[in-house]
Amino acid sequence: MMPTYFVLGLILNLMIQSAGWSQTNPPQPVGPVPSENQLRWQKMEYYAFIHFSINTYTDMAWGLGNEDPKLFNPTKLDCRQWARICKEAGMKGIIFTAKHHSGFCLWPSKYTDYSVKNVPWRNGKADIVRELSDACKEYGLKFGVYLSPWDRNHADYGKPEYITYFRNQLQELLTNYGDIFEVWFDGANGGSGYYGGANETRKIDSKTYYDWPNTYKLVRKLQPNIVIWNDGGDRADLRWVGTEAGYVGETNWSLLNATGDVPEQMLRHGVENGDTWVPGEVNTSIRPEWFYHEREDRKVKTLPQLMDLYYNSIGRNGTLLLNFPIMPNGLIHEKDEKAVQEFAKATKEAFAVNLAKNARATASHERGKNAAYDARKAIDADPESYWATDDAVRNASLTLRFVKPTAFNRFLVQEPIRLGQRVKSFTVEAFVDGNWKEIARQTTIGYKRILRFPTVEATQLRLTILDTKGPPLISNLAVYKAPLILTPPVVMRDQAGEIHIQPGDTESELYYTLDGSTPTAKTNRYTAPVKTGTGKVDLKAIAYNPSTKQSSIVSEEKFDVARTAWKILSADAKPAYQVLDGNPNTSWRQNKSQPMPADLVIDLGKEETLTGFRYLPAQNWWEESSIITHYQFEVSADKTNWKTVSEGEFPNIKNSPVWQTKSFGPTKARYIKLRALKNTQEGSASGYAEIDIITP
Ligand code: FUL
Repeated sequence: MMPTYFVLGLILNLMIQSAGWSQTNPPQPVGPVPSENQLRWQKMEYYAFIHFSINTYTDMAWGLGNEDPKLFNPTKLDCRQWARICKEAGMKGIIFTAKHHSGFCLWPSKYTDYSVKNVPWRNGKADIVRELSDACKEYGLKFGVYLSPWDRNHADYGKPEYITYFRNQLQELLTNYGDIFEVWFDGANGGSGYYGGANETRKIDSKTYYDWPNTYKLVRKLQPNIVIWNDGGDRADLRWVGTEAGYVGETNWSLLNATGDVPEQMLRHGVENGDTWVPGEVNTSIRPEWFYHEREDRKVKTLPQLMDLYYNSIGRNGTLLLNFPIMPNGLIHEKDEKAVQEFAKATKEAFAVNLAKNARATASHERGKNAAYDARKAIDADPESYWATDDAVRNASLTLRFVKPTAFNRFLVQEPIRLGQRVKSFTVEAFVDGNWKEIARQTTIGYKRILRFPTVEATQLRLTILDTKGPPLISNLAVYKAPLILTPPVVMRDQAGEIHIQPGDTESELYYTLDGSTPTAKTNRYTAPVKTGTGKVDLKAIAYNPSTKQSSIVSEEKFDVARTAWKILSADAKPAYQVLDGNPNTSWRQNKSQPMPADLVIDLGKEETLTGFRYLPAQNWWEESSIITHYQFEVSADKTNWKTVSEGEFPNIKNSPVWQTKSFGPTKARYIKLRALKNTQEGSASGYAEIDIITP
């Protein structure tokens, strides 16, 4: 039975509305709402991650915990350079790896010797957390810390004593360095490590081991304004979006349930009827990996990639946490700086002129016909004011009439999330040549939603809320005409050694060079695959738009010797050759019945001198396979006698399935064997997108 007050309320509402009386009371919250800390954080939108640790000096993605502190030698360390770059890029804060999985501390913690206090550099007197927090203050940036729960150095890791150690370190970081806006507890947990010399594998239950409820209490006591990020244990203030590739789902609810596991796929979307406010933060690196590797100097994200990142994070109700790896000398690489500057310039240009500002706004419904909630509130300059409808409304539209026909290609819309996230689906239409034309049909909005579409010229624009959890509220609506940025082509080399260049759009022409020079509209025009023999190839290519005379940035790839004569010996099926086809999006996986360890054996066709190998895991691996986390790489001259030349882990491959590169001393061999010792999912077969070798 319905409670009486509810029925009475309904009758009253109906009476008010049928009599045309005003509903002037402010709208009430719907569902879970953000805390003040979460709200403040959401408004930051864009901030930096910085990865720097002892493994910067061993070229590894994860330190093992046994690295010699003497290696740590950032001779040109300049935290002010980091802060300046972030500030100039328009970022609002920096989160720093004070301690990554190696356990090495970048501040002189009282509780361990494994830190900057035991390095010869600056006679052990440095405190990088201090230098960076000071630089952040100087540049007006907020400061956050990453303290890895997993510690591959500490002897007590896995035992209850370690929790005391972990909390002591938190106490230091959250007490001695001023305000901390966010703390990051990474989910990588347990596994092999040095552990004070034990050199063993330790397993923990990440749900119970860290006693998160009490750790959170401590954090909030020390830093009442903080937000906690945690993808491993108890529900925190912020959630991982289930990928490190730089996007969150188009449907993105800032909600989860307080308890229960959330499958990674669901992290991308949140839970529509979740009982707790847990918004998504999109974390990704400006290069493929989190730590610096010289080999990635040519892999810095391009402007079009960074723009995608922007629209796929901030434009989808997320925040963007963009990482800079620090070089061994202690600086951010100039290419990363340049990329992020171009990115800042391009976003500024894209959102420079709000074409909705002078439009006339009207709505199908307005709350109690009250000026405080009318359609104009969605386009005024006040971010706190909003257009609202009466409580019973679930379907309403807001129309903008432009002063003159207006061309635009971006649409931005915001809900006042202080009162909950409501909209479930909406359309955007443009009034063109006397007709309404639908230009987008989408689901959630949240704090901010930005849509991209081909330029349309219209006299009116209409936002229609099709479905919502409560009466719709819109605090901001804007349209822009962003300059077009040409997408650089995708370049590949197939097994026959031919290069393929694919455009990102249909209007561009493609040009390339093979001699290291910069391609222009005067160099080779690409029309069909190009034969390049079997040697190494240095390919550079651009997309060029003949009507605007605009060129894309250069795509470049240095291909090693062609894999023309290679034969896969361990599998005779044709699909296995997808690991040699040069296309990162095709993959092959071992037979499911293949027990571990599983081998991929290849005949190179002739003897080669090898200095390393590369493995690109299947990109869609979670759909049907798993990927290798621990491997052995063997070589042979005769297929009978094998020698192991490299062995170890592919750290972080699960969260970030990028090219894995392993180097070793020069070795002559005709046969190679990549042995999968362990993969991401026990009992499942490993998937491979590409295998390649490195020659001198
Ligand atoms: C991951 C870690 O394992 C990576 O090394 C990196 O720190 C990233 C931000 O989170 O899960």
